[in-house]
Amino acid sequence: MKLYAHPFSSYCQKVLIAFYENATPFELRMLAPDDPQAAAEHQALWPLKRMPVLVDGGRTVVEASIIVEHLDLFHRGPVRLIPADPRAALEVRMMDRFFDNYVMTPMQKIVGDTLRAPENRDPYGVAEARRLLDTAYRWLDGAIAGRRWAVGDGFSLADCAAAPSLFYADWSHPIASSFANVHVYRRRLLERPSFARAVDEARPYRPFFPLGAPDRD
Ligand SMILES: N[C@@H](CCC(=O)N[C@@H](CS)C(=O)NCC(=O)O)C(=O)O
Repeated sequence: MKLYAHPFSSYCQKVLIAFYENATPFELRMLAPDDPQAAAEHQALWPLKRMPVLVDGGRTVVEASIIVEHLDLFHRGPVRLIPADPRAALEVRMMDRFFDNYVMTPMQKIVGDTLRAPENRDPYGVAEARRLLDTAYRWLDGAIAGRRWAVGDGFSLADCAAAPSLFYADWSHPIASSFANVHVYRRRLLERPSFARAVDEARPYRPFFPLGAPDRD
């Protein structure tokens, strides 16, 4: 399998965690400014030019959640990222949607806005994103009370989504200290070897974080 990705990208980390959880072999096609060939291949595969993109044999798979589902279906390992029980799987998919839509998306809005020219910035949209994150943090703090992972005791797709979204969201719009469950969960995710590896591989790129990466994590 070939994965078009960059180690510093949050959605790429989401699928890298899944690969590392089960030690699934793949070739990284790194999407970097100094490799126009990889960029051309990526654009030909997925004109929307979002990463990650997976190529498995003749099949092109896009969208991080679907790539994780693909791995669970066709390259299953000992760690089941989608639970076998369909009811538990539904819970996992629901939490996966929560992290993508209500943590990752507003975090990307805040980060993306700083990359715009000052005259193209969107202060109203950024304020809205910050409010959404505050509400998401509050809801999550209650939802995960007493849980080890996003959906109970098993590490899943939902945790693959949670790890990079909470990692970068806290850098972009700090999680209030009163949300202790979210802080404990974020720390637990950072200690998970699959995510710790993804974070370490992305360390060299921290100077490129547009808001300035904090000196922690
Ligand atoms: N819905 C997509 C989102 C992917 C996405 O936003 N990827 C970002 C990197 S984290 C990207 O490709 N950004 C490049 C761009 O916006 O041009 C998924 O789940 O894979």
